[in-house]
Amino acid sequence: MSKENKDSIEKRRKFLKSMAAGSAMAIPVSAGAMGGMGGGGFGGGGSTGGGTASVTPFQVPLPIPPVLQPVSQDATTDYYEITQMEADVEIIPGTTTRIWGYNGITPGPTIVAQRGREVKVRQYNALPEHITTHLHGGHIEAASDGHPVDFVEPNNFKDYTYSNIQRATTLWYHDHAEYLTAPHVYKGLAGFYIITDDAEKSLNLPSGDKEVAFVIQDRSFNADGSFAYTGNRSGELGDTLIVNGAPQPYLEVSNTKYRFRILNGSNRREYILALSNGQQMTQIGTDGGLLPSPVNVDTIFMSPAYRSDIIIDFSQVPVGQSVVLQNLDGSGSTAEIMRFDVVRSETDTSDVPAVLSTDVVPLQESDAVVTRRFTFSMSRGNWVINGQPYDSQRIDVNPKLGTTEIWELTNRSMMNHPVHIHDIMWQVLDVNGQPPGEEYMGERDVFVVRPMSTVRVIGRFDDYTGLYVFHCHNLEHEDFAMMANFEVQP
Ligand SMILES: [Cu+2]
Repeated sequence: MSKENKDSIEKRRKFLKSMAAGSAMAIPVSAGAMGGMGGGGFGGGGSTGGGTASVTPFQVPLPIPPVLQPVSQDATTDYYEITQMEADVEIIPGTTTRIWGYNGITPGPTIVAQRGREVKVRQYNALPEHITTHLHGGHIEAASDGHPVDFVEPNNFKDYTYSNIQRATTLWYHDHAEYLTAPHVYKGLAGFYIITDDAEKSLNLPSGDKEVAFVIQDRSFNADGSFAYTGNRSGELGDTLIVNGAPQPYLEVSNTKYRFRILNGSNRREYILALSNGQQMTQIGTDGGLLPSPVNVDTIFMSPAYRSDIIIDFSQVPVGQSVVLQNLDGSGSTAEIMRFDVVRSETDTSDVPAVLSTDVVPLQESDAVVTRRFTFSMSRGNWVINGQPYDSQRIDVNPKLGTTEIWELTNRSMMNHPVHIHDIMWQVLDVNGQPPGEEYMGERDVFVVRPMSTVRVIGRFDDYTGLYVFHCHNLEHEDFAMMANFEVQP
């Protein structure tokens, strides 16, 4: 990376240290402001974000990222290689956007892993800044977790090892570089990583071309097509919704059931998914894998980094008609995400069985050896956990391998914080003392904590010792220091 960037990171590191030490400098922050100008300063689109390119909805087909092929295989392991690089792509029709992409595309290529079979990914950095790659939701060795300061410098590479010993589910890989995660992900560094297994395959859920993964993101564009990233410390909000990198696309479907693995890959924006014809969706999975049984829902709330595995049955839609996937949390250009066009009639041979999975045992409060309390708030212009901004050299929590813990997450600010904990999956015990609603069901690695609320989660630290992080997944909150280290002790 350039000396300038290095200096600016070093400056920021020192600044955060001084904040932690209690020096009394304040930075103005427009908490709660909608898409206002923030204290950018690094990695931005280099513009004021004033001029916007406009999008006519449903003009481009939904792109499907290619499934990455291994460069080699042996008895235990599939080996992959990815080069992180800049590329010029067409997102807004007729314009060009400079992105940062895994193999030069965004979203990056999809890695499909088999449960119990190891994957090694060699990540080359052909970008102008240092990077680190995190497998979000992955239960993996600490050395491959993509710790925020485990940098891969430009023109270097790192080999990441993923054991895939967890349940079948939808994960994603994305950049996690300290102070730079938000602009790096905004520029395009995100891709799907899907773990499958025989149990899931035996269910006869919709598959093949009827199983589609898509990531919803919001971006703002300058008139020339370049990203208009401001670095807003409250979290970046874009005025254009993109799905798998295309603005408000359409997908042609048959009048059958489809399985959609949906990821909210936005920096800050939340979505409330609903179908324009009022029909229900069937949720079959969350961050950690399949639910015990399918759940019919009218709407699905998705915080940044949430995954929702759903079935939509298009047999209720006459051929020739369309259904819009709406965002009830949006308005104007952010109210419609994409459109499903039912274009053909087909016999549906798939099932959605009443029992999806029996391998999750609810953890009991009495199993927990400790309850840890964390508050999420703003202090002296930084987003902080228990009053402290992130310090990569400070170990904040030391759970013991093989033990169960309850973490009590309290939000003492006026913005939502989608709290993400690396390494293991968690179950939500309660929200403000009440049973958690549908939005918290299943095994999760992200849980939204609303203002002045407390979410209690329970999890077991199995298999791996070492250093991991937990943080807010509003990516600008993360970069502005709402993050902490935990080290699992042997
Ligand atoms: Cu936050």
